[in-house]
Amino acid sequence: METIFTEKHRLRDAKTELFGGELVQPHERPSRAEYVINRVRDVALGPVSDPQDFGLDPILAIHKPDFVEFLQTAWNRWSEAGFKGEAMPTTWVGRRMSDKRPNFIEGQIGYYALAGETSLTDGTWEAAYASAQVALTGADRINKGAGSVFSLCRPPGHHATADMYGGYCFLNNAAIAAQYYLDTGAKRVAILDVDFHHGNGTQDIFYTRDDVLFVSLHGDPLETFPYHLGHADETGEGKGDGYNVNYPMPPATPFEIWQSALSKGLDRIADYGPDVLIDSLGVDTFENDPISFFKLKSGDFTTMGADIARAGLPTHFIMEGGYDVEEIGVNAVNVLQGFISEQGK
Ligand code: OKP
Ligand code: ZN
Repeated sequence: METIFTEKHRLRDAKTELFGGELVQPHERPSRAEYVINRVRDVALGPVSDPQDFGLDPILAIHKPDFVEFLQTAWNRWSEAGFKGEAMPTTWVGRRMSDKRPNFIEGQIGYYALAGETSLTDGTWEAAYASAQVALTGADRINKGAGSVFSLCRPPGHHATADMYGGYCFLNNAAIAAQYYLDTGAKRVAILDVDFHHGNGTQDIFYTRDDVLFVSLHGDPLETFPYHLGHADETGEGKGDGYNVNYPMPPATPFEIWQSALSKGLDRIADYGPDVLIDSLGVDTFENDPISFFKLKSGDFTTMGADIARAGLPTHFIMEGGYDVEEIGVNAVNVLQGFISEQGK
């Protein structure tokens, strides 16, 4: 399996994450991608290639222009305003408040943020742009006939909506890839999100549409981030009714339970009959993940990959979360190796 990767991810190197009332070293840090690419090379998973540049158009097919311009300019505007630290929101559009966009950067950050842990920094836009290109290049490989590909995206994307960032995400790489498939001839795309956290951004982007099926397995949002979306009764709206499927699961969920939800999700995907399957691949379901509460073991990720392979679809793996940094390479690549060995059967 080919991996798409760029060192430009390093441009996203925030010093702060607001966590438990302290500013800590971000969980989403450059070494994550280094552990994954090193493991890809150690096991000789396949070739590693740089992304091509597909420009802004496929990003603007998902994200609103004013939001993209905000991401491009936020850091300079924040530092020019004289603020000393990394850029983070202190206000939000609370219930019954106005949705008018403020002019001053401090208010605009609150307008575009869906969560407060994710500091904006110099280089964040460049890294997020490169991450989206990594996803798009993977899509191009599938379009050219590859049976599978791994887009080693960093920063991740699945929490980002059309016009909001947060949860370590700025541009929704999986959504951008899904739209690119549709714009280059696909009729139906399925997104299977196995990250521990609900992919609220991906769900929101496609919620009223039937050309993208979104299936997500995640920690119950009553108990964990992103808290305000991801419930089982969110099944889509209008034309999208029936095309959003959530499997929230409680603290300490072991692989056996998780796997039975995966099996149901894969049945739904098979019924849908997509042209391509995107897997939002987070490995923060791992038992030792520092911010998550499922109990998957390293070997379970191999089984997961094999289960996904049995769907028999062209499959585009897009990296999302995973914060037990020293194990992220083994766990992510286990999924890919499990996929490959099942495919070879
Ligand atoms: C991004 B992805 C922990 C708070 C963490 C942000 C989590 C973002 C996860 N108590 N909040 O889905 O892996
Ligand atoms: Zn996650």
